[in-house]
Amino acid sequence: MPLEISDDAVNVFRRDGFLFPLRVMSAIEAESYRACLEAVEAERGSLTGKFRSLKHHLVMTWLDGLIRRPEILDPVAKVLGPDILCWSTSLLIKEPGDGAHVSWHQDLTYWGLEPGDVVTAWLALSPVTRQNGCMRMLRGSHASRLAHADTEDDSNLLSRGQTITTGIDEDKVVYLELEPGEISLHHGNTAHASDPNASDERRIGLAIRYIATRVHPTEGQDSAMLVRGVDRFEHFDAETRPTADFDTAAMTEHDRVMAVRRGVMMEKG
Ligand SMILES: O=C(O)CCC(=O)C(=O)O
Repeated sequence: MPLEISDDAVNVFRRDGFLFPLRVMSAIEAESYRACLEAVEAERGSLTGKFRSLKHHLVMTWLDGLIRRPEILDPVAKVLGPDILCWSTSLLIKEPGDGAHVSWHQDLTYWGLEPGDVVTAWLALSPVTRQNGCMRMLRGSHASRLAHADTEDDSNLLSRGQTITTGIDEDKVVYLELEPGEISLHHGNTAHASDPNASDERRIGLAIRYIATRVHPTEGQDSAMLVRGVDRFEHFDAETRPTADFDTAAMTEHDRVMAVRRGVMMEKG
């Protein structure tokens, strides 16, 4: 069922730089997506970690379907307009006690995309709580760019450990707890972070990065997948949808796309 979000909710997004929680599917559907994911993990090993988690929608048909769900795209379209590309997906899984965390950062600082019509829909496939390391956001921080420095930290899920060096006002920090089947939306410039999983349950999230078709790479070549509307700009190479999970055609497309992306190397894993 499509999800209507009100103009007030859109205004909250524009004011704060994020919006949550939005229920986009039942807990039972979320459970079935989680079962798909865990079946793949059982067969192929971990799908997450610093450099392993990107663009699995190019190799798994159920993820290709998920990123096109109208319940997710409708609220995204309220913010980005009718013509939408999926630029990336990222599986963000924290195992109990694995120490994985995300330092304070603004996505757009490193993604090489302009203008900033970039929204992440972050879908919970497990309960996501303060205890297991939910995201936290700095309200209103999308209005300006904050200084970042690269850090060496293997447990940081960000590829470069990019970290905001100053300007986090704890009074403006909001914790985004979610139930399975709920999403949060955040603007590409909103400062956010998350702590390690201190519970005994997995924390499973899927970040879907959507951009308006008018967005372009600031340098070099990049690719993306049209998921709604029309791409009148063609700033990105078109990606091919998978027709079977992990078949040769899908794996070849993933390799092709990741080779291009690795050249830019600003994403997180
Ligand atoms: O999953 C997390 O804890 C952080 C995710 C994140 O940084 C993002 O989706 O942009």
